[in-house]
Amino acid sequence: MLIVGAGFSGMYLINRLRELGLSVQAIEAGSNVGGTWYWNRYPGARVDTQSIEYSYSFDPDLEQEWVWSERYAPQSELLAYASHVADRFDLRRSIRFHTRVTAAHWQEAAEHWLVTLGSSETLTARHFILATGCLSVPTDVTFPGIEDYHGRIIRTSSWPRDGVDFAGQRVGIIGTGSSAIQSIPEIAAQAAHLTVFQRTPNFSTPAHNGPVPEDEMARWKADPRGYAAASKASPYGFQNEVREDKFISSATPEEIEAELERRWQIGGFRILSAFADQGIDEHANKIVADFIARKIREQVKDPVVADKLTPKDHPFGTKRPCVDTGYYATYNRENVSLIDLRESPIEAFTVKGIKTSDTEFPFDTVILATGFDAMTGAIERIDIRGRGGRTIKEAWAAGPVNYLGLLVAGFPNMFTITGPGSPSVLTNMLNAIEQHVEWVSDCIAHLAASQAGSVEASEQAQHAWSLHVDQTAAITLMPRANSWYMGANIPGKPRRFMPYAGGLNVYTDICNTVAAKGYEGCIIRRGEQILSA
Ligand code: NA7
Repeated sequence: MLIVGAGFSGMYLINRLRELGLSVQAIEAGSNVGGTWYWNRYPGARVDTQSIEYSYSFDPDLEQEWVWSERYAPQSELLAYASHVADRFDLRRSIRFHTRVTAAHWQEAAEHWLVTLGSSETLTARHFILATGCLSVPTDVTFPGIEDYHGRIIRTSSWPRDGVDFAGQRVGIIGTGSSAIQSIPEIAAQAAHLTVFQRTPNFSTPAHNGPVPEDEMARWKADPRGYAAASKASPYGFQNEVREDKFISSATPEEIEAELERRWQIGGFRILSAFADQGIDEHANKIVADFIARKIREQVKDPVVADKLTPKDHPFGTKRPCVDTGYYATYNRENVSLIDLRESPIEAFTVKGIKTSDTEFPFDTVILATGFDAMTGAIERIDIRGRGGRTIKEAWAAGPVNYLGLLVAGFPNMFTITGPGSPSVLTNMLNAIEQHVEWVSDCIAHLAASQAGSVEASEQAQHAWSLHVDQTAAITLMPRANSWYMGANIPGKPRRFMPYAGGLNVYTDICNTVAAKGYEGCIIRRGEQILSA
């Protein structure tokens, strides 16, 4: 088994596949486990799902021995948790660090993958599992003159390991997605001046972070297994009071206000699932968006700045909403300014800083919080060739297609964890990871038990699943935004809503049914003999 990546997916895969008695080798570019939480060390980086739910649940002892200090754990604690899990399950002996996978070619006759590493060394593996993360390759956004700039440029996604001291510095940050929204309050508190360059404002709700609330902790302690099961059985993969029976269209303005306010006070993503129609009906969505706009105005003293910070071009929830700690109030500081790039676009970097259409700004440091080539980026950067030498880029030229988000037709014994076609990015990532890893390892165990050589998606099953992904998204307002979900943040990337929007619970049921029916929709072969199709 060859696993690419030793983040939370790769780590659980190692453990689970070793338990099956299989020989496992993981390849990791970084020097430690943790994936996202290894690379994204910018100040303020923290998980947006409550930590007691964003934890592995496969081992009851692990669950008991790890105690989260905050409701939303910071990056350092998440990385410590990953390291703890790696030590506890002795995972590191199966991981080769500081190494990249550059190519993987399916060998028809031998029924295995020939995998090339950055060092040009090759390995063979029966199964090739991409645990490469959904947001692990930064966009290669650049600006004219950037190479002439004499100051320091830092990406939030590859933050220096020993941190950055912004004291006394003039800092610029480009982008207002989640990474920027988390880091801006922290950087503003240190820097002499912070200038934020915003192209599109985002919706952000307060984390109300702190210790895990006592009632929540008590509920978890009383029945941790039941708590984890309830999270996994929900559409989001975390408990978010999903109301499928409450509609804005049939509620009074007072009821709507009270419910949105209650959820705002709880914080995090709670407001996302207040009403069943807010994600599918434009008018209902606008009512929630207007509520948040009002909250932005309440937090930002300058009405012009508040207006600039208010999203106007996409419905709430159609771009990944952010969860913040003091983001909007940061704009009340004397040392923070907001530049609206729609009014004054960046023309170029200069030796000293950034020049927009009307001003030149000198900076000691510029931070690029400009996002990722999401979901397909890390997969397509590997030279993957399936049957007949067909590359994954060719197979996905019109946008990613696959079966259950896990298997691609023509790419036998290749699995993607949290890839396109999976609900992962719309849900609690850890629960999606556990579901994927368990399904994939059960499938591999099934192949071993039936002495099969390969499994792959049938073209028909892949087509049906991809259609289902498209149709499910089309019911929602999701495709209306120029989001990374749509591939819209990368010039030339095909536009297709990549995640499965049907919910983790529905998705899990579908995957379980497929497995129970002997991996329906998959072609299972031994050599040229088809065992099931
Ligand atoms: P995001 O959410 O993709 O945000 C990237 C931000 O960078 C966004 O505001 C972009 O504006 C902006 N951007 C990108 N390119 C440019 C250029 N060329 N000029 C100006 N602004 C630009 O990435 P994050 O790292 O913040 O968050 C990624 C995910 O991590 C997040 O969704 C959570 O799942 C956790 P745009 O909106 O494209 O106008």
